[in-house]
Amino acid sequence: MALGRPEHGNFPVEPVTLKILVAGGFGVGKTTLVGAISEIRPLRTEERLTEAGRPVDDTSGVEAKDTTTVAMDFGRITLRDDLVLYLFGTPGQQRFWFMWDELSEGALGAVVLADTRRLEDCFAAVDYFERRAIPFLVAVNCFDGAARYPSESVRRALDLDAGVPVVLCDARDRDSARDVLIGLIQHAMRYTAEHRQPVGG
Ligand SMILES: Nc1nc2c(ncn2[C@@H]2O[C@H](COP(=O)(O)OP(=O)(O)OP(=O)(O)O)[C@@H](O)[C@H]2O)c(=O)[nH]1
Ligand SMILES: [Mg+2]
Repeated sequence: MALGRPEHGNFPVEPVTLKILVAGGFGVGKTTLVGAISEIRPLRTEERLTEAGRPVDDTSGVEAKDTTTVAMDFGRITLRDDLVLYLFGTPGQQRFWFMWDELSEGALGAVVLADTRRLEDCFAAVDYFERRAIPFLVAVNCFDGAARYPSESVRRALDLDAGVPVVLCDARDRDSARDVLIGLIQHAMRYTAEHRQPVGG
């Protein structure tokens, strides 16, 4: 008697893991976003901002900020038993950017966080992902007191391709952070389908 194929559910299934980056300029809320959404206590690599760093660490708009990420933030979200997201927050300051190549290896996509009070701080992140054809979306972190702009103005100011989504968010809010990640995954799936090389092509 031939044995039937064992039920799929009888075996522990290795989850599919997706890696997502959270990038953007200094103090834009990357560590905050990873902390808001991670189901584990995120690994952080914060160091205190010091008097010596004051000339290069521009905290205008985030004056309460007294630490900065020097290597990465790491968080995890289980979407289903078989689907886990790993979140990597990049360091914002240019002097730690050598970490980015390491962190972006194998990433599904990236969230570029932006603050409209200093939009130019995310140019470098946008440029980085465009050059490497890593799908990304721009999430404007709406700080209290910062002017609100329609997403079309942000798109124009950053000279984004028409397909790159621009969304508004509050990096402190779990639901808002979740919406950003869902938006990125949907965009990355579309992007990958559109840019897939034809077999043999
Ligand atoms: N009002 C407001 N404050 C925020 C928001 N997001 C972050 N903050 C504050 O802004 C500061 C900067 O947040 P971080 O999450 O450390 O920023 P970061 O992008 O990780 O900074 P670096 O790693 O140093 O580049 C912190 O003091 C947060 O409490 C927000 O949406 N609204
Ligand atoms: Mg940080």
